[in-house]
Amino acid sequence: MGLNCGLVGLPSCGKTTIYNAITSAGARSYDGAKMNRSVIDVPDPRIEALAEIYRVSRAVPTTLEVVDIPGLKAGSTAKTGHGTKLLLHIKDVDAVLHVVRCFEDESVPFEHLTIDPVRDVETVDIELMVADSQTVERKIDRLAKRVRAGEKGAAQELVDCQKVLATLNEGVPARRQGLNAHEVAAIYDCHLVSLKPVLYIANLQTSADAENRHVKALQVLADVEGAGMITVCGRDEADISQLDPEDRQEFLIELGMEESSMERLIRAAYRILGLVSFFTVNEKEIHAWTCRKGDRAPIAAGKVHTDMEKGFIRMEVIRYEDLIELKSESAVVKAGRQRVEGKAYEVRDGDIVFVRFSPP
Ligand SMILES: Nc1nc2c(ncn2[C@@H]2O[C@H](COP(=O)(O)OP(=O)(O)OP(=O)(O)O)[C@@H](O)[C@H]2O)c(=O)[nH]1
Ligand SMILES: [Mg+2]
Repeated sequence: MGLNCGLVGLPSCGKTTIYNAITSAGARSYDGAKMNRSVIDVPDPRIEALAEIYRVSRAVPTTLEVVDIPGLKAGSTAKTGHGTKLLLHIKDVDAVLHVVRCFEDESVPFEHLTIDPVRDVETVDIELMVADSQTVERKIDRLAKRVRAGEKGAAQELVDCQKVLATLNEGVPARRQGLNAHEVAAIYDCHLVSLKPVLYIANLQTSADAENRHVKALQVLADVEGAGMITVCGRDEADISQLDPEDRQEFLIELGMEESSMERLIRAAYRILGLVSFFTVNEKEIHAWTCRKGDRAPIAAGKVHTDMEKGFIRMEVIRYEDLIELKSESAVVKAGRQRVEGKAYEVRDGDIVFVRFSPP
């Protein structure tokens, strides 16, 4: 299972345009309720190098799924319930890609007459928090019954949920509440949308706007909450994504970009989510996988196959750098650099792993 990111933002901020820039999907802008979805390969030069060393013909990259969620209107979550439906889609994503309009163009209608990233982020955050308040309130109702029934631990869980709710109602998204471990545990099953890690995407007209006051304001906001921000020239990059791959680089450089928005986005998403890539090899292929930094060996093994997680025995690990230096797995083993790790091992970026497990 790859990582799943959802493009979120006000109507007409450029989500579908950026979706096209990232995925080359060529989706049309429309105002329907359908979700655009694409799975993109995460580029990683290491897998080609590994395929050569292991002499396998197939190199399978790890993937990232991008979902284009229709725009959230101010007040829609509380009033019509339409926003509530959209928020269900946000509940499913691992990370929010919050698109913020930073381009001025009178020919493109917008919710407001002015461009104001801070106002727009607040508007969307309010929708997320309204939905979260409703979710936590429902949980509190259920918890109150469990407390009355004398269930052990329920009273503390109730206190934690009440605190989160009160702070949401003060206008602080869950991700900025500095929750401690048991507060996070108390609301875990609520899948709060305002708790999801956010990467802000400033949608610009041209790269010359990268220093404009709107982008600066968004950068300050992102820095304050410790989130990431990238800039994308939505319309131009969506056009470029439709060109032949050989021509794309040239046009990107003309735009003042070294990497495509897809590459910049993946890099930033990996950073904010603390993701790592590891590899498995068999006779036919080398495969890259994604897990979170700090994931223990059985959890990482579970990304490859659930049986590997359930029946996990041990993991044999080789480092990518050792393989590149010594040029073959047998040389790495001979040099005593292969390690055998147990259930407590935290998989690291660049590990090449072989999982020993007992099949069910
Ligand atoms: N000038 C300019 N227009 C843009 C840019 N990015 C998007 N647009 C235009 O803005 C309009 C809305 O873009 P969409 O990508 O459909 O916006 P959206 O956020 O998906 O809108 P909804 O799905 O309705 O919420 C379209 O006409 C785009 O061509 C940009 O960087 N510059
Ligand atoms: Mg759209």
